[in-house]
Amino acid sequence: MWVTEAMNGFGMTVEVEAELCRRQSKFQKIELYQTGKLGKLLLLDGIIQLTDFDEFAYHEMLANLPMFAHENPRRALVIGGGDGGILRELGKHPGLEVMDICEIDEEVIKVAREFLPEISCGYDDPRVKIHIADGSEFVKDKPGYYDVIIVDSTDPGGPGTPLFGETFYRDMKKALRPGGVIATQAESPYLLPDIVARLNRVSRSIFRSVGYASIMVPTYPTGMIGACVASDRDDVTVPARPVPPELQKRLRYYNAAIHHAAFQVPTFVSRLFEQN
Ligand code: AAT
Repeated sequence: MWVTEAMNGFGMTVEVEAELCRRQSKFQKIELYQTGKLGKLLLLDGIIQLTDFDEFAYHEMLANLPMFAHENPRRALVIGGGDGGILRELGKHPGLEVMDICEIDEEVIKVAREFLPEISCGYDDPRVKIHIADGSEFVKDKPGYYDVIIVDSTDPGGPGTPLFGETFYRDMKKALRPGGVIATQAESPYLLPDIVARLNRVSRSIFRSVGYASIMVPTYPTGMIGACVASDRDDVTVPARPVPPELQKRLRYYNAAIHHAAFQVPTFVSRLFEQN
């Protein structure tokens, strides 16, 4: 049996061996499969969220790009990310005191805890506090609080829609402490060029330094996804501090060189940003 994510004229197809779980939550259809080659595969409303095979690439980059763009992050917020993968990566940072997560769909957390222990182990960290709410509402109540905000969101169309709006970006900026950094799931320029262009335009109108980083994730359609990293600091594309060797040993994708390299974009992408 093969499962396909069909998105904007593209298809990403994975061979699966068995269905492990299928639930309709208040917000979305949750499906989990066992595959032969890629471990487990999680879909929400038919869109691939992760596989065991390549989730490390996305989670390490979306967590560590903002964490290392900041020289001393103490309070972090994850919006979305119910599987726990971003929390797992944040948990590798001993300097963090606060690790809040605001996920809209409790069922995603339950499914991850039951079926995806290598990812949902992120919740085992005692610093984690879970908030079940819409992230676009949650950020409004936290002025000047977080050093890092990470938006690990589904694509626009479903419950993630408000997380792609200008108001949300302005509210995130207000929720940051001075020098704070945001990193958001910012789609693929091959697949959703208009959204990539808009997120960059919105971010540039709000923050001093903005970068679009490419992450290679073979099971996302087009094989890659972007992260929009933004802050009022000097330059988010350069790590603000060295990567501790004890942490580097536990990472498979992120390193100081790729922090810089990931922000170098092809010409068609920089033209996309100039258009707006
Ligand atoms: N960690 C990789 C998987 C994700 S999951 C995205 C999560 O965002 C889902 O659990 C979803 O329930 C949650 N979410 C959606 N909208 C909101 C919202 N408004 N507030 C809080 N949480 C929300 C990302 C996959 C990216 C796929 C790219 N094609």
